[in-house]
Amino acid sequence: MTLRVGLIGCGGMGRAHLDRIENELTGAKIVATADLNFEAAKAAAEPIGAKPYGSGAELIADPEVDAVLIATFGKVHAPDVIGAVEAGKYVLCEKPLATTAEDCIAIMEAEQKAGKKLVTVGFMRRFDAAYGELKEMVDAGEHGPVLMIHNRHRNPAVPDSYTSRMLIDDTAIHEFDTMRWLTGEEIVSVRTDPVRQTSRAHKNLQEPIVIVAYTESGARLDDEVNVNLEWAYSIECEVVMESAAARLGDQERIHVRDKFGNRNKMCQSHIDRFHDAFNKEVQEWILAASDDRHTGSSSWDGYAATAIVDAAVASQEQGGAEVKVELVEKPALYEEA
Ligand code: ISE
Repeated sequence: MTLRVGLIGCGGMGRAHLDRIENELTGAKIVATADLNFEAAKAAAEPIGAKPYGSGAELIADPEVDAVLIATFGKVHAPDVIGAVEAGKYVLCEKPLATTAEDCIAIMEAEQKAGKKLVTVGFMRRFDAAYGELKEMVDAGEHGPVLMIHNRHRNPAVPDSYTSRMLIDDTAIHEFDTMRWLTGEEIVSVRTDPVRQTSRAHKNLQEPIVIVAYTESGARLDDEVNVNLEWAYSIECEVVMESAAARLGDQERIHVRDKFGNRNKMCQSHIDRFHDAFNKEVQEWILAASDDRHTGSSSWDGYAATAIVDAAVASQEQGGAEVKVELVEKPALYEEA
């Protein structure tokens, strides 16, 4: 069977997903595209013979669309995610699931009414090979429990439209998810530590920051968010257990040794750094949706990450105070099988 996918959002991320589904993955085809900028939907649809729409709602209503991939801005995710769930269609929604906890709760309510998990949140790092190895090592428990995790989330540059809040809701949200996933625990409190500011950021952006969070059992997690580095897109993660510290192999694909030294090429964007993880994530979603099963992170994971964002933003606004993460009771649908 070929899964007929409708793509909502034809910007950079949407087009990268279209490209992988059409050219790299198997089992699916993009049959429709939608974008509020209809010309963008048409430009993406034409070369592949898909149907363009000017809104997500029209695409979701198309009976020829089996499943929906959402790659619009986070702020506009909720109505399309809920629309797709109400239509009984599997959804892969780019992060964040939604930008407010209320919207995430509304999505979980729609899913509970549908009676099954239909939503996968695009936390692609869960599909990265090296993160997968870290997770296996932690789960095996051979080195004892996680005591600390040190993360570094570094980007070469961000556009002028990128705000201080986005350090948290657009960038650090990935670590909020990976830290919950790696530890298997909820994060209960968070604070943002101010750092001497880089002169490389545009004038309204207060960065870098370091976020410090604690899990239910007291594991301490930190995340340096530093997005105007110039030299690379670089992600680091070190998990400290009782008898081992395991560090993510960042991007050692090829080493060059010459008169300038011993070095490896650095990625310049998440699309490049996590190319294989994105492919695996979307391929597994295609297989699962074709098979009427859920895969990857759930709406609960999307909700928990957004609740941590809310607490971290509150801390940022309060000059670094420690803020509790408030979660609603976990609905039975999201308990592990
Ligand atoms: C972007 O939206 C991403 O998701 C990237 O993974 C992250 O590194 C970047 O900071 C975000 O803007």
